[in-house]
Amino acid sequence: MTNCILIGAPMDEGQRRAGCLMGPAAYRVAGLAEVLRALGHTVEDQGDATPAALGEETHANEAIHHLPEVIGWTNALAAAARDAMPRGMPIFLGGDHALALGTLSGVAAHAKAVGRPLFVIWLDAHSDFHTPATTTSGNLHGTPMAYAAGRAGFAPFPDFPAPVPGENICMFGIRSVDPAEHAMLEETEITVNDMRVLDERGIAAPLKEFLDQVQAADGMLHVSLDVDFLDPSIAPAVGTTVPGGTTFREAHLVCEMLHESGRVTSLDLVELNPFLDDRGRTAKLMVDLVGSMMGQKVFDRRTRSY
Ligand code: 6HN
Ligand code: MN
Ligand code: MN
Ligand code: MN
Repeated sequence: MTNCILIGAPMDEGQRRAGCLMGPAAYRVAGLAEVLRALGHTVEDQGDATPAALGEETHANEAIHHLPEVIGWTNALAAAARDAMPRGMPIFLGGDHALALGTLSGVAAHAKAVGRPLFVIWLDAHSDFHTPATTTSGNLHGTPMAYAAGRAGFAPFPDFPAPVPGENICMFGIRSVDPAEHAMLEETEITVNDMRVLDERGIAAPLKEFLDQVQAADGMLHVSLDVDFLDPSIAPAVGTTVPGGTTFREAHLVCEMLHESGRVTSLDLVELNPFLDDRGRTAKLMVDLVGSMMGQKVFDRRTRSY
């Protein structure tokens, strides 16, 4: 049994399409707390976080927008993550993926404080490996994985507290990587399981390899789940759809294997845009995936309808 700490992060300043800030409410309406309690977990819903006071930060890259707002969220969510980690498993309800700049900061600081290695699994169509200097869209939701990996070029963001070694980072579902991200990823030890890998090997074998590595190191595991990891045909409520995503069955399998590993210590649910949803089906699917990650068995899926 796990103490699940729900923390809403209604931010949408990391990208340009309005609506992500309704994500936390949609997860609550879709019954996230109820699903977790039915599995025997305790749930503390902390309500929604609010960003720290706005600064006046600027960046030489003129494409970047909402920089002070995103830095404000980073500081607030880093504090929320650090506060929650000793008490249970924080589940961050996004909000766009820029929220992971903060959640990973707090989780990494906690891991360092307790002397445990931190691993990150990035479930996403995108690698989110830009720095503020390389992004051409100016959307900071495309940067959090590079921040956590300790890439240079993030000033005026605070220095990342304890960079995650590339060997401890594994990406799944990748099918949209910009040239600058590709070049930077090549310099790292990060495992990029793009869709080509999943088509050839299936999803279970590469995931098992990574989870074995986490187990061998007695690691903590942060899961960052972007809605666009899923194929848009089953998860339409996202601003950055990319065709050729993971299927319903692959996604549940990943979550079930994550559960069985017993290693997951924190979770981001990001990029849900309820304004684009089809009668809540994406929100409900995300909640069901969290259910699988927290112990719901395959046959239990029959009890909910889409
Ligand atoms: N996400 N690489 C593109 C950009 O604008 O930098 C897309 C980023 C998508 C961000 O997946 O959270
Ligand atoms: Mn805005
Ligand atoms: Mn993402
Ligand atoms: Mn994405």
